[in-house]
Amino acid sequence: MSISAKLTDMPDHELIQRGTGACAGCPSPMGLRIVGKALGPDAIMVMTPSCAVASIGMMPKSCYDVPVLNVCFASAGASAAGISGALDVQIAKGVIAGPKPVVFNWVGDGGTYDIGFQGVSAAAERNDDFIHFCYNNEAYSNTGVQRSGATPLHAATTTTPAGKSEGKKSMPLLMLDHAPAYVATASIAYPQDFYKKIAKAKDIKGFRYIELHAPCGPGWKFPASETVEIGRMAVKTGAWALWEAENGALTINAPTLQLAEGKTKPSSLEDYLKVQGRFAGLMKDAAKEQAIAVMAQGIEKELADLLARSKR
Ligand SMILES: Cc1ncc(C[n+]2csc(CCOP(=O)(O)OP(=O)(O)O)c2C)c(N)n1
Ligand SMILES: [Mg+2]
Repeated sequence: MSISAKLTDMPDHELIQRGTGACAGCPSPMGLRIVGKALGPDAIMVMTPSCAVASIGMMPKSCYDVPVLNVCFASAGASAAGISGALDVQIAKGVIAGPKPVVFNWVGDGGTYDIGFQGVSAAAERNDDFIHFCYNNEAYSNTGVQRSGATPLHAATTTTPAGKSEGKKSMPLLMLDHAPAYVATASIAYPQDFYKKIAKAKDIKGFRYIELHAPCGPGWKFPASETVEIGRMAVKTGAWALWEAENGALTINAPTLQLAEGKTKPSSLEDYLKVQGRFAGLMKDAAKEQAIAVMAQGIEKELADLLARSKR
């Protein structure tokens, strides 16, 4: 499928069946639909505690149409590596026929940035053969929206009711510094770009990391119908950057590239923030203008750093 093709030109295969208990507008099933279309039915999914696990539903009405292992946070990296290694041995011994199913993790930002970080980092360093997807809804949504290492500056969560006083961790760049074969960022608002990146990752051997920006209505406090629009605003303001790196060579993708090169003006950051209730405190703050200016400078610096890295 070419990137310009319509969404309806993607394969019919559905990884998500009827029966998901996800909230209306949840980005996790939206993302998993694209994953299923790009990877096809021959896949094995590993998950950690998250909204994606909580919304599976009860047997025999569970919604995922691939084998699923629900493991504890610390072991996602080791579990996927173990499954992948066992498949290699079984194929080598002729116990099962190839081709090898694609093994992938579908883990939240809490599971990736914080609670499961050491296991994911170790798998990346060993170059274990699986894809780690982080669906980043910028909080521990499933347990009532606590802050994570991915929660942005000034966002209110139940553990940062006055707004987070630290910025977010650069997890995709941290993963890139592990020197795996493939690292990419994606957005729920750019499904063709996400599909293309998964299709590329599928054909690469070794550790692959793809992080999907996944706006969460109940957590960020916006209406369920706006998930995709909020995701698009994040990219158009530069608050979320789209890029990929093959064997360490970083390429910035459209429309982030045009922002980084100064060819298009970023959309209003204030407009992006004010439609999310999690920034309501910031919007009422007397120092709002200054705080937004500092956030905009942070975005500019991140884009400049990415551009410099893409030219290395
Ligand atoms: C070791 C451990 N700590 C905490 C929890 C409680 N817990 C379950 S889901 C969750 C939130 C996970 O956040 P994230 O990975 O971002 O997924 P999301 O809920 O946002 O989908 C937490 C903290 C747990 N199950 N195990
Ligand atoms: Mg989360």
